Formats: sequence, C-alpha cells, structure tokens
Amino acid sequence: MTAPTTKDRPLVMGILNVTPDSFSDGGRWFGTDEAVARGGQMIAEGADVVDVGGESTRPGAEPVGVKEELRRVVPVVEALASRVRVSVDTTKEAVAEAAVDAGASLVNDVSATLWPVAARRKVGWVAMHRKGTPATMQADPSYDDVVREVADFLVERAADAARGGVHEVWIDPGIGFGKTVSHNLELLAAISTLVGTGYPVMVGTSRKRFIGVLTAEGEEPDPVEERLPGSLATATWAMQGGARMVRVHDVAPTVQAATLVGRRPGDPEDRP
Ligand code: HH2
Repeated sequence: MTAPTTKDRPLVMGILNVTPDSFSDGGRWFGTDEAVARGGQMIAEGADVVDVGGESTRPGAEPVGVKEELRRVVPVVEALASRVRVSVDTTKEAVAEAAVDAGASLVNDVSATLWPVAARRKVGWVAMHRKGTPATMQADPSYDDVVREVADFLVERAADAARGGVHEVWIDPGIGFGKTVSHNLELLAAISTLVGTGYPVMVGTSRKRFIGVLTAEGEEPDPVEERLPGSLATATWAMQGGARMVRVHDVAPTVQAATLVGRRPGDPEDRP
C-alpha cells in the first residue's frame, strides 16, 4: 500500500480544529480567518499535512449538522489546499465530498466507514479504530486483547478499501477512542504489530488525557497546556515503532523530533 512521502522522516500532520469545543484548542481557530492563519503557521513550522476538522470527537461532544460542518470546513480547506496537503477530519460523506471538491486529498475518518468516497474521488483514506461513539466510548471500554482486536478491525477495513480501489490507505489505532490508559499504552507498545500489516500507520496522541493522567501527582490529570513533553515522547515512541505519520497540535517541536527519529551515526547528513 503506498504512503506518499518524499521525506526521510515520518510525516507530521498538524491539527486544525475549526470548532468551538475541541478538547484542547476548541474556540481558538473557530473563525475562518483565524483557522486559515493557524494553518499558515503550521505550514511555516513544517507540517506535511494539515488536518481540518469541523466536529469535535471528544467524549461527550455535541454532534454537528452537515450544513454547519460544511460552513466551518470548506472555506478553510479551499484557502490552504494550494499551499499544503490537506486532509479532512470528518465522519460525514457529504463533508468529505465537499472537502475533496475544495482541494483536500486525504479523508481522515474516525468512523472507518468512508472509503467509498476515497475510492470514487481517488484520494487517500485514514481508517481509525474506535469503540463506541463519542457519547459512550469512555464509559467502560474492555477488550480480550486490545492489540489483536484493533489490528484485526483495521486490516479488515483497509482490505475492503484496497479491494474497492483506494490506492492510499492508512491505519490508526485511535488512541483514546474507547480505550483506557493501559489500552493506549499497550497499543503504543505494539505499533510494530500494526506496521507489520503492511499498511502505513498513523498515530495521534497529542495532548490526550492519558498523558495528563500518567503525569499527574493528584487525582486530576495534568492540564492540556502542560502535555507537550508527553505528547512528544509518545509521538517519538510511535515513530520509533514505525509509524509513518503523527497527528499533532504542536508542529514545530514534533518536526524536530521526527527529524531525529531514525538518524544514525554515519548518515550522509552527519556534520562535525
Ligand atoms: N484524534 C482526534 C481526532 N481525530 N483522527 C485520527 N486519525 N487519529 C486520532 O487519534 C484522532 C483523530 C481527537 O483529537 P482532537 O482533534 O485534538 O480533538 P477533538 O476531537 O476534540 O476535536
């Protein structure tokens, strides 16, 4: 399965949430102008892909209607697509279609159902695993073997998509989507199992709650704005395991981390 990369490092996807309620940056880039400016900043910081989303997937988030999601996403995609590869983070077919019309070339699909759009429109597709819906997913997630279940699910969906004519299929374990802290850690420790399926792997840990839980000294998770070191550590962990793309809020530090992953003494780039 092809995963276009011209870089000798894993790719960095910058998160652009055009939403009032995303868990870490909700409301900050809600206006079109603010969102486009934020996208420009991420391009300047070295983002390989900018992922534009108009509906929060955080636990308990309010669903957004198609019309409103289109209003949020389409102008931003349109403004950025000539400058960088744009993906659209949506679970709605109509929004995926409109974003592709506006220039997006990757559909980032946390529902893992939209491959027919990618096949029809000849764009890439990210299949992410989740258990349940945003309303229910963190209630009491349980698995017999989380790595096996996630890998089997993703391979089945990816194979359907490949058979259906999608030429670029990414798989993503869906860190935090119906997973406990231990499930997230098990999946990060087993990225090589996903890599072994042959599909390029993408991972999103950025600023997620499990980071704040693991570093907290008291009952409350450390706040979102204090999760950058843990975000970099987990992104690096995933890249070291073979992930070919990481989805992050903090582009510049992650590009630096990605550049260092896999560097070895004797590389042509070595300088005294
Ligand atoms: N995580 C989020 C949203 N989309 N897509 C993929 N492929 N992988 C992920 O891990 C993933 C994703 C959740 O993070 P964020 O976009 O920052 O928050 P929100 O859903 O609240 O907008």
